[in-house]
Amino acid sequence: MSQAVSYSVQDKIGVISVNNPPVNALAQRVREGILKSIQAAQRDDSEAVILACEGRTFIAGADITEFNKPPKEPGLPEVLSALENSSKPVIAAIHGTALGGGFEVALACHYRCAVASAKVGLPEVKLGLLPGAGGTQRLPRIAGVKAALDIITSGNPVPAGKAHDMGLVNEIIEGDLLEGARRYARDLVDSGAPLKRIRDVVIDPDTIEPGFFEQARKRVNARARGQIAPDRIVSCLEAAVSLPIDQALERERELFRELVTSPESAAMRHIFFAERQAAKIKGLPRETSQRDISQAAIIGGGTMGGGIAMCFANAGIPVILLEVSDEALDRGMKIIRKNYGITVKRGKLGEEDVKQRMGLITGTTDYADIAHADIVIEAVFENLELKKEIFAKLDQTCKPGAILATNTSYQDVDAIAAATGRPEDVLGTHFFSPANVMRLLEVVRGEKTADDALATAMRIGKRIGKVCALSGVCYGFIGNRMLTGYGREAQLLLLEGCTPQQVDSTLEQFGMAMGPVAMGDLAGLDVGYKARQSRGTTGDDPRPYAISTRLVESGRHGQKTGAGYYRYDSETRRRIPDPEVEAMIREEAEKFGIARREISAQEIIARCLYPLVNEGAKILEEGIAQRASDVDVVYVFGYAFPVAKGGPMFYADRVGLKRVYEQILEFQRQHGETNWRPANLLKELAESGGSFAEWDRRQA
Ligand code: 3H9
Repeated sequence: MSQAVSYSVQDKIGVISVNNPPVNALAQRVREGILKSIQAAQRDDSEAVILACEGRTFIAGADITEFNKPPKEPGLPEVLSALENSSKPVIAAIHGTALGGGFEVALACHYRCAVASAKVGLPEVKLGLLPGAGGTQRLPRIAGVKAALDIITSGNPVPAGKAHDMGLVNEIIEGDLLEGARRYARDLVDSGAPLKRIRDVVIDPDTIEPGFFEQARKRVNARARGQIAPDRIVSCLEAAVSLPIDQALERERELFRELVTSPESAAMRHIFFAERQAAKIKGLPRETSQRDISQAAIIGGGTMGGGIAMCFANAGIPVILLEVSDEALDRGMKIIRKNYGITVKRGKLGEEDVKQRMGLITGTTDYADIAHADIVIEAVFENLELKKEIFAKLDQTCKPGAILATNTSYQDVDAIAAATGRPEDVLGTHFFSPANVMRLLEVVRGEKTADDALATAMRIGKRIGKVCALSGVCYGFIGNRMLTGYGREAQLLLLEGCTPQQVDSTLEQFGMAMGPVAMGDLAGLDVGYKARQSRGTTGDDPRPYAISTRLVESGRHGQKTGAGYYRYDSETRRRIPDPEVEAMIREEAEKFGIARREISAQEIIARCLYPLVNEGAKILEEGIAQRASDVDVVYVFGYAFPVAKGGPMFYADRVGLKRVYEQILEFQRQHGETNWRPANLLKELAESGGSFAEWDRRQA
């Protein structure tokens, strides 16, 4: 028997115990161990068999690292058949998360019991896959087709209580899981309970409304952003209704094989590992000591500060919100309450939860009240002098060892740290708006930031539900620094011949959540306008700002004024192309002497995305980002880059760095030296036939 799985019998109840840390993934030795154990159970005097796991969780799925390698026997379906066809009842005993292949194992068992804190689910879609070991066939047989479709296409886990109500879990166990599972198994044996094989359930096609699958397909494809898995999941569920189980399982296998070799899934698996890798700081051992965080404080109760306070409250950490006046504080608290209200309306939170979370947020206007906070995050507007003033005050007020963080998007974290006598405690925490929704957190390491402060910030980021990526200090850090070229080229494309909808729809078809021009309208064109006014634009190339300046000066500030690059339907907010704007664009182009021309979708994509790649390479070269895969994480979680494309650096690897580099040289010849100066790293990798992925491996 393999070490990852052990089998023993006590009081005529067999227990198959999986022990494959960290998450009991179904590696080959686990599959083999389970198969041999269930075979052994057929021959011994056990009357029932429990399948349970050691460590922090039930089986959390297939071993994702095996997907790139040649398959090894036994395959998961073979193991599941052996469990399902056991002559003695098999009971899954679930704690932690039974996910993907793990939940499929549980569904092949005759009964499932779970502790109340457990969760079950089929998250394969998040890896560009579908459940490939019967999940699309067994789940609809017990949950119903509609519920199964929701669970499998969302990939979201279902808490044990709800799973019990839905019939996915037969018994909730109080107290010790294994003891409870033994009692449950004994009861089943004593009562002569049947061997419930989910595969034997037949779905009556008449229970499915006509057009159900067409509508489902339309719905999932409308929000797919380049992902193909949701569409294939619908096909599997259709097969669950229309085909006998063995043929339907074969169809599921076929579609699983298509997905597992697809570029979309490769990209999404890249992001899965990149996300986990990004949380690790090179050169910092896992055991680096960390500071205790049990009280947070936020300076500034605006949209950002309020959103950050919600993140802490959502994670159960008490947080004090500091504002300059009672009125400002009141306004901030009201916005938080309103945001929670929206979540309640959407059915994502109950009134009780909101009450409890609001109870964790207290307000003050007095710095003395935050003296005992373990972490303070400053979230006032972007003014370096103001930030320095605040940090000098924090230095005077906060207890020794408190982490002092700035939520700046652009300012120099080292200059802010220098305003204190303890720069080792200072770092950046760059949240993205809305902070309570967006997953990314850039953690910015100052020149003098202490290792334990940094390690604590990364851990607290994960605790409040963020995906963390480490950045060094530079203007705009990783994400916003890269964005400059993306926005600039979108604007230049307008002057050169594109319409706003042409630029936006091309990038949206590529998979971006929203095109760059429409994004400007959403953010408000006046924001950049005011910033340019206060900075003065002398010396800058005026072309990338010409159109938006003209729009703002004619009262078109974007969605909030009902018009920007587009006009907006006042009810639906649908964007409507506006010939008036197109005329303005033509006039601006003429002023600059730019001859307008037809521009292909291919050029739009290269012009907008290659600056991300090129700047990303410079950021790597300078050591601002630790890894190319971290840059991908920043773009997928902070800027809605399509996960099915794996982030800009992964995408560039796919296109081929030689091709990307040569195209950049061509753009440099056409559009000028500065904007398109290729990064040395890109040149080096392109010329040596390398890739960013390989560079990451070399640097690891
Ligand atoms: C599948 O099952 C296909 C089947 O339908 C069909 C087959 C035929 N494999 O996330 P964490 C690693 S597809 C390999 O930080 P947490 C992870 O990389 C799979 N490795 O912990 C990390 O490594 P490291 C469907 C895995 O407590 C370490 O474990 N299942 C796997 O925050 C800790 O992970 C899923 O998609 C894996 N399956 O969260 C579930 N899972 O320490 C994927 C994790 O070196 N997993 N690792 O960086 C998760 O969602 C979370 O890991 C989980 C724990 C919630 C379980």
